[in-house]
Amino acid sequence: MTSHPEFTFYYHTEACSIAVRILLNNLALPFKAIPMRQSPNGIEPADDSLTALEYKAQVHHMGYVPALTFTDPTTGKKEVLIEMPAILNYLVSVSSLDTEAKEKLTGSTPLEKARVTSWLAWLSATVHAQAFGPFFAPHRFYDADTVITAGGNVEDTQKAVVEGAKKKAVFCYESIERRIADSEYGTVLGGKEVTLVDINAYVFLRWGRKAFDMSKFVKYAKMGKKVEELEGAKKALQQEGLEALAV
Ligand SMILES: N[C@@H](CCC(=O)N[C@@H](CS)C(=O)NCC(=O)O)C(=O)O
Repeated sequence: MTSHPEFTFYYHTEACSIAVRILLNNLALPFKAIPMRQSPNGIEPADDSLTALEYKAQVHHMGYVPALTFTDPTTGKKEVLIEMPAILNYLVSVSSLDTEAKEKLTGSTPLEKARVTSWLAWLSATVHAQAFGPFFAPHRFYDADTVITAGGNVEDTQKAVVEGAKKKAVFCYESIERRIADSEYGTVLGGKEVTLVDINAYVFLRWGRKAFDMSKFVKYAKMGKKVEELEGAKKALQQEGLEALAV
């Protein structure tokens, strides 16, 4: 059993936060999940514990999920943790897994650990921020006043941003498929062991299935199925009322 105090976990159904939920479950860490809802000032906890502005001031400065709040067992201080690579690595560190089991998730050699970090950074900064950021919220990627002053059309600009985002997403999917391990000894993505990278990459596989033709990304789908075999993933899907991926 872990000695870590309970986490408060802020999430949106099927958002990137599901990677955190899968890991929390799989590591048997105690958590209380708080769903978010839309409000005029951004997303806010649906349990009325904080307004959107308080959430930004006290929990996530961008007003996003995932976010964890908890008491640090080593100092007794209240802490907040945001950003996927940091959260995933922290959860493994404080879990009660033995070193070998931890290193299956995070990599064991210095090079493997660096590769895990490299992938998590790319998934966050490129796949999420450059492809799905503009795909889901194109208005954040141009300045409407500047478009109008230049004689442009805001609606057309928005369409162009979405089209650019789709191309970037397809590029990312192709890149993931190409770089997934072939051999059973594999790498940190799609390898023999499920790593933090697989758990994070699973999010984009789910999203892709809603908007893109994912049929050619066979190795990626296989990786997703392997993630879904984790007890923590089965539980996460059940908790968020989601279906497993159809293959
Ligand atoms: N870089 C952040 C990205 C977080 C992020 O973009 N979260 C999305 C959900 S997948 C969000 O909260 N969006 C709320 C909004 O855009 O208002 C991370 O890795 O945690």
